[in-house]
Amino acid sequence: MLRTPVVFLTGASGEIGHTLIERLSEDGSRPVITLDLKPLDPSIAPRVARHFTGSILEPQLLERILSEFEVDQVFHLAALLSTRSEFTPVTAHQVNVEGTMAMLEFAQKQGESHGRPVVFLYPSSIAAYGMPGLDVKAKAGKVKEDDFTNPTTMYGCNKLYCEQLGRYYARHYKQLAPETLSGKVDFRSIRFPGLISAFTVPSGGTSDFAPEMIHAAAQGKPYACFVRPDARIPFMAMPDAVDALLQLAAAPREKLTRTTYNIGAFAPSAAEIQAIVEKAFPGAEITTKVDAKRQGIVDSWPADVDDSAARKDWGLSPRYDLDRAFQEYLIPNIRKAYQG
Ligand code: AKB
Repeated sequence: MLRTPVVFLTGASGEIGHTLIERLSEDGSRPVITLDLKPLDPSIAPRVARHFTGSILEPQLLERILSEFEVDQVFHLAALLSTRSEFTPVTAHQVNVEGTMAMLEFAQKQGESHGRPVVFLYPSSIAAYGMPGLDVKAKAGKVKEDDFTNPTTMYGCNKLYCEQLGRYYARHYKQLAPETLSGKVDFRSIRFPGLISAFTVPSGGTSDFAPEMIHAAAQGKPYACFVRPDARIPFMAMPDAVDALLQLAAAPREKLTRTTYNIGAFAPSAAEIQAIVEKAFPGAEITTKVDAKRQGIVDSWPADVDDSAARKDWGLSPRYDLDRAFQEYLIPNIRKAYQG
């Protein structure tokens, strides 16, 4: 029986999955199959060839997918985000690390069975960094991929380790075996900044204060921001994040000098975000109620990232700076969404 070549997304019901499915189905070059603990939202379900409701930690389910489909590309999006992971570190390790390990093995087996490298896209995060203090954070400016990689969160540790696991599968897998087995997984990872979507609100993250503030204001709900006005981390509008994943997936392998790349678009403080939101939604009721512990996590993330390697190697070029993200993407789409 012939297996159908497909793109496979895990964590498909999450924030990135939503937009990525739309883009992959518009492109139409390969059918999309998806996996998530939850069924797909009815608005996107018709766009996928097959959805599996289940966990990346169920070996039989992955075996079944392996037997039915010829997977050429994996977007492994399933993860527990930073705030949630601090409450349940063991579960975070299971999902974020053991789940990723299961997916890397899955991709390795796929690559061995159809003989082509499986392009494996892995969203890492600015949480992989750990700035030692606010003074260093302020002085460091745009942080490079190999600096300050001492994360303070479980999620950050998980992401950093999985970047290394991916690099191992791509370059050194079973290096003592007589035949060369590495290279079957073509691992490519992006360290995402905080992401802001006009259509979905994230849950369980620590960069959530920005999207929460915007979506609350658009709905006329009061919002108490959990970080100080001067808190600063990089952000990106969701369409640019998905474009970046697709661009990196399509990049010629020989152009890639690294397996993990920073990307960024704008790096406003919470006060700057609040000012734009108040201008866009004049009735917005935004206050500040600092959660010292979540603030500590945001303080440990860099104020901005150096994404010159991504720009040089695979042409990263985000469309939305802070102003355009609000004026052309967030405000018009969010207004429409909440007007019903
Ligand atoms: C989180 O806040 O956990 C995520 C991230 C920055 O990776 N949005």
